[in-house]
Amino acid sequence: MTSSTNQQILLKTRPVGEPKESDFALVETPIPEPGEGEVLKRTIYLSLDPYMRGRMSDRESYAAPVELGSVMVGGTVSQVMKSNHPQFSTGDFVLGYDGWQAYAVSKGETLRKLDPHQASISYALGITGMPGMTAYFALLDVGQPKAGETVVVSAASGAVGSVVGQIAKIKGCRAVGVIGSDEKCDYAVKELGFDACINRKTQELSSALKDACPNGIDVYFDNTAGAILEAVLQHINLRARIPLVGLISQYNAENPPPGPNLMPLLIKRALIKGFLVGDYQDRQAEFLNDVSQWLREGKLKYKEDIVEGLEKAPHAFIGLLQGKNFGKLIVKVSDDPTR
Ligand code: NAP
Ligand code: FER
Repeated sequence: MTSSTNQQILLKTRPVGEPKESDFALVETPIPEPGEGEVLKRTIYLSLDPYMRGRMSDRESYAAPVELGSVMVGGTVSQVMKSNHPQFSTGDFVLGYDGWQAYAVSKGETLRKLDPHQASISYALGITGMPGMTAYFALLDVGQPKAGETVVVSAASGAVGSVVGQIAKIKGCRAVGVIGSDEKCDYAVKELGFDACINRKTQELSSALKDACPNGIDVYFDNTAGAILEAVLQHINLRARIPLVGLISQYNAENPPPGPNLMPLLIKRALIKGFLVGDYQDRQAEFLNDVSQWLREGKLKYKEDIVEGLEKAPHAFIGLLQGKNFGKLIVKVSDDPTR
């Protein structure tokens, strides 16, 4: 399947909402010649991944957009046709990032050689590549699943989600998938070994999650955000962990959905964690020691808004919720002999 010209797919216009075929242009160009230290490759497999929707948009993100008129980016598995690099020979299979095109040259240093006897070479775009690594680290490092816990994952039969559910099982957890069809659910349960699966298109999410997770949810591996996250939060357990990995439910949206947009959390790897002060009772001495000293040293300033008379309490409280207080609101109910 060799040809005398290269075929490339360029981003022609930035999609509005769902991408359309007319947003792309197929062009024929000469097959490039490899320079010093470079390798010419024939693309065998091109990976298509949700993140590419972000590259089609010029909204600010964690990565620069594809320029209009440029080849769409993407991971590729290719065969070396000509090599000017000592570590690669004609016929070698390599993992690269050549994008949506049939031939490409690149520096040898950017390529990973693949052994076709070890696994299908296409796996390097999935389970042994970027999506598999995402599943592995986001689940184990951020999700910290413990045996006996319940792990829920969205887009559960996909490149990332299918690996998440299976690793959750390896770690002794209950694995519950949320997916968009009965056929995919069947696959997740019967082939991948998930304990339960919810069809997000036909089932009421919150009650289905309640049934599928009788002990609540300890880890939610979020590939989607949106309605699934909202429903999961209703069943979240004490000290649950939520790796926020993808927000595919909003990738085609022109404007962020109503409510807080979580995308900056993912981009900045920020942490949201619930807090209850009662958890720190046994560290009260540490707190009092530091704060009392900082007060004595004048390093901490403190302002009180003192309302006189118990009868003013309702009015003052109503004002608190309207921002009328200025400083810590307290009611002086009777004389303070110390001041
Ligand atoms: P995938 O799951 O193989 O394919 C995408 C799937 O998303 C679809 O098959 C569909 O599955 C689901 N989906 C599409 N629209 C949806 C919607 N509106 N609501 C809920 N689900 C929807 O893709 P993948 O490569 O494994 O990626 C999964 C997620 O991981 C994506 O959000 C991606 O951006 C993210 N990701 C993040 C990183 C990172 O470093 N943060 C790395 C890799 C991937 P169902 O209809 O069956 O649910
Ligand atoms: C995705 C695929 C990859 C994604 C993010 C990445 C948010 C990784 C980015 C990085 O490591 O820079 O779908 O979605």
